[in-house]
Order: sequence, then structure tokens, then C-alpha cells
Amino acid sequence: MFSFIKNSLSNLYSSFTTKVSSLFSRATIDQETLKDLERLLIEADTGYQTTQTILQSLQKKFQQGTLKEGQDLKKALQEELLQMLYSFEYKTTQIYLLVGINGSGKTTFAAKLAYKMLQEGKKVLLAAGDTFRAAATEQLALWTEKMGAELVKGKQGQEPGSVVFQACEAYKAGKQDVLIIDTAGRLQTKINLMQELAKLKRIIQKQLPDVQICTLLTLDAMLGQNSLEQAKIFNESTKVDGIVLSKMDGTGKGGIIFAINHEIKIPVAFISFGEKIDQLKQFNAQEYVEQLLTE
Ligand SMILES: Nc1nc2c(ncn2[C@@H]2O[C@H](COP(=O)(O)OP(=O)(O)OP(=O)(O)O)[C@@H](O)[C@H]2O)c(=O)[nH]1
Ligand SMILES: [Mg+2]
Repeated sequence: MFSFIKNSLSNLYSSFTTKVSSLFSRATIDQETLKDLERLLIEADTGYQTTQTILQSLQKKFQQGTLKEGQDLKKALQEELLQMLYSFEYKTTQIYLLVGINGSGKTTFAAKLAYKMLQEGKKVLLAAGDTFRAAATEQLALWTEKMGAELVKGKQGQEPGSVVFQACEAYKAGKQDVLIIDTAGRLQTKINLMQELAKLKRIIQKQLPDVQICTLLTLDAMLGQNSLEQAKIFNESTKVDGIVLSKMDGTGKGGIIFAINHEIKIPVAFISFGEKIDQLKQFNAQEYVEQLLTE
């Protein structure tokens, strides 16, 4: 990972990485070391169930005599963590439907993703599907104006489905490469609002049957284990293809990524780590695990 990203994520790496590294420098591994590791994983929001899965596997290796010194533990943990991560399939042309609870970072991510795609030389169309909040469209309009992307917007209170319909029409007509649809935040417990998302997806499928839809769920990394419940329910009502973990700059708890993968089985696609337009990174499992375990 580039150093400027590592700096932005210093909270994340300093808390877990420093402590776990001290285990790796131990000359011998014993039950006490495994207990310490268990505590660190729980502290990092890895979640009880996922932590137990990791520990059971390490215990087995310990019993078999393959975990002798700190460096053996590092290697074994690295393997376990990597095995847990699903990889997200990045495609070039598609529609991104952004969903998530209020304030989770959808609109910020919409702008960051658009910027990233523009930098890659793609033609980008954004749709302000959040017609609920007055400021929502303005927020996106400000970003898009600055970076020179096109935006389809509706009026406040307009049926979000009709904005999405317009956006699909504009996408067809404008020959853009990517369409990014921002939606209003919603609590996963509001059944009618969850059904609305499924309806938005049906509209897109009907308008653009040949284009792949990628539904990305934005989760606030600082919410820890609460994110799991959100992910489960969003995934039930509108199949989620990938997770965007936002506000990774504000957390020291990078273990949540493993819990999401292990328990919900959805890959992490992007990590968002600040309020600046370029503070976004495609998630790379190998790199993430390596950085997390190396001081
Ligand atoms: N530090 C930090 N702040 C972020 C990040 N992403 C978003 N924010 C901030 O979090 C707040 C909410 O972000 P939005 O992008 O508006 O969230 P949203 O999901 O669109 O919110 P609603 O539309 O109200 O549901 C804003 O103040 C953002 O500046 C991030 O990665 N790091
Ligand atoms: Mg928003």
C-alpha cells in the first residue's frame, strides 16, 4: 500500500498492527500467546464467530507442532485471514447502484468513484437518486461540477424510480461507460424502503437488460459489528455484490472486513478513507492482510 494511504489509515494500522507484531516477535508460542491473539482479534472487531474459526484452525496447527515461534504464527495467521477474504470482480463497464443506511458515506463514495473512473479515462454519468433530502442532489451536483462528470437529477420528493428511469435513458443515449446511481439512506429495518431498492433494481434491469448491475453497500467502518446486521438485511432485499467500507481513516478496527467476508460472504470492493475526492482505494486482500500484520 502506498505510504500516503498508510498514513491516512494510521489509526487502523497502529492499534492492531503494533500489538499483533509483538506476538510475532516472541521466541515461543504457547496457549497464552493464542489467548492474546484471540483478544486482539476481538478488539479489532473481527467478531466472536470469525475469531473462533481462526483460533480453532491455529489451535490445530499448534497441536500438530507446526506453530513453534512467533514467525510461524504470523505465517499461519496470514494464511487464515487471506483464506477468509473473497475477491471482488472488477469490471470495466457497468452500472453501480449505491445503497446503505443514512450517513454511511454513499454520496461521498459516488463522487470518489466517479472521479476514479474519470481518471481512468471513462465517460461517467451520475444519477442523484436521493430525492428525499433537499441537500442531497446539491451535494452531488457540487462534486460533479468540479470534476466535470454528467449528472441526472430529479426534483425533491420526486419518485426515485423516475430519476433512475431518466438516468437509464440518458445512459443509453449518451454512450457513457459507467452509470453511478446514488440513493437515499435508509434503515435496513424499514421494509417499504428496502422494497423500494429492489424496485429501483428492477427498473434498471428492464431499461438496460444487457448491462451488468453492481450493487455496492456502503458500511461505516466505525460501526463495527452493527455493520453485519445491516449487510445481512440489505443483501436479502437487494443482492449486494460488494461492500464499500467508508471512514476507514477513523477506525482502529480493521477486523470487521474478515467478519463480513466470513459471516456474510460478500467481498469488500473499496475502502474509503477520508473526505477528499481521491481518498478511495480498490480493496486488495493480499496487500491488506500483509499491511495489517507488518509493522
Ligand atoms: N472521515 C471520513 N468521513 C467520511 C468518509 N466518507 C464520508 N464521510 C463523511 O460522512 C458524512 C456522511 O457522508 P455522506 O457521503 O453524505 O453519506 P450518505 O450515505 O450519502 O448519507 P445520506 O445520504 O444522508 O444517507 C459526511 O460528513 C462525509 O464527509 C470517509 O471515508 N472518511
Ligand atoms: Mg447521500
